[in-house]
Amino acid sequence: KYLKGKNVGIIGCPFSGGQPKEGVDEGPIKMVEYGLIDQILEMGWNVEFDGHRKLTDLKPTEDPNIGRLKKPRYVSRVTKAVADAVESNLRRGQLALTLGGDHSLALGTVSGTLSVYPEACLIWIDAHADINTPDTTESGNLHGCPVSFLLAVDDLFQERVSEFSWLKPRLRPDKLVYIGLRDVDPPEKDILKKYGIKAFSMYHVDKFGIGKVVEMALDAVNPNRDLPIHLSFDVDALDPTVAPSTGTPVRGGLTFREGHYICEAIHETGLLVSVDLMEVNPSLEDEVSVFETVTVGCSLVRCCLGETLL
Ligand code: 5AB
Ligand code: MN
Ligand code: MN
Ligand code: MN
Repeated sequence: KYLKGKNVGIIGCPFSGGQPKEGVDEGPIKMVEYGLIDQILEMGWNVEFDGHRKLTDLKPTEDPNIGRLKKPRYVSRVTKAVADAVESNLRRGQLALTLGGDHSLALGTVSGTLSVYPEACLIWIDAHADINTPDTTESGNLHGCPVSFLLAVDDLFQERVSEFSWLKPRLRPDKLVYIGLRDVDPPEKDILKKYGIKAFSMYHVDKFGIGKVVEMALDAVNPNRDLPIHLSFDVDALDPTVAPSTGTPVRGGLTFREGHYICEAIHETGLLVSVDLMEVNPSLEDEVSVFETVTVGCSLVRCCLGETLL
């Protein structure tokens, strides 16, 4: 146990700069409007939340591409601020809960976690591997790249992007595991193979069932169940029938229960110190879809904090 007592610091990150679709910045705002803070208070947690971060203040006047990377300065400044916020929450003994916003924010959240707990493992729940490098990214969108920037390997790209020199790549490949993958770019597959990164795709979820997959994932990165856990949950890991309002939906995803099971099982370890809930975009799809996606985002968070069915 790394955290004493039920204290959570919520970092609301209305940010869309890591990808091109407007509206993902409304994700955290809607989750709070739907009552997430009260729900967490009702579960007996002490909640610190001083409103959403004013991240647009950090937008540079000019931000030309660096190589293929889009909005690198804006993403760097925002994620640096998020890293500091996560670090400060953890140092004060709070669970760090970051509401996104696009998944480039994980550059900050994971950096913050690793600066306090260098031994932490990272469990990444996503349809995508988000491990493109500045050389391999086709889209140039930084929400598809955070994991490569975080990895502590020196031969991954030609040279580190100097704009992100604040970011210390501290994540060892054997401390990273994926669940839910089904849309991985060919160069990303090469990276996963090259560094022997453990990944459970939807094939594995179908083959073994979610219970076994979570157990195998924990065995891979946390064999003695004694290391702190950072959980980064991209809502597009869920099937689009469950979470339709997200920027990059991919068919064949996790069911409602599989998604919640992951959060319940990771909560149960007692090792969870940092959680990201990312990529909810309330401006996409119809009203019912938005309702379903925002409410599923809230209930995933509650499960991470210990909500149970019985
Ligand atoms: B998300 C893609 N691999 O790099 C790329 O939603 C998609 O945070 C990235 O998982 C999806 O643009 C990023 C094609
Ligand atoms: Mn994704
Ligand atoms: Mn993602
Ligand atoms: Mn997405």
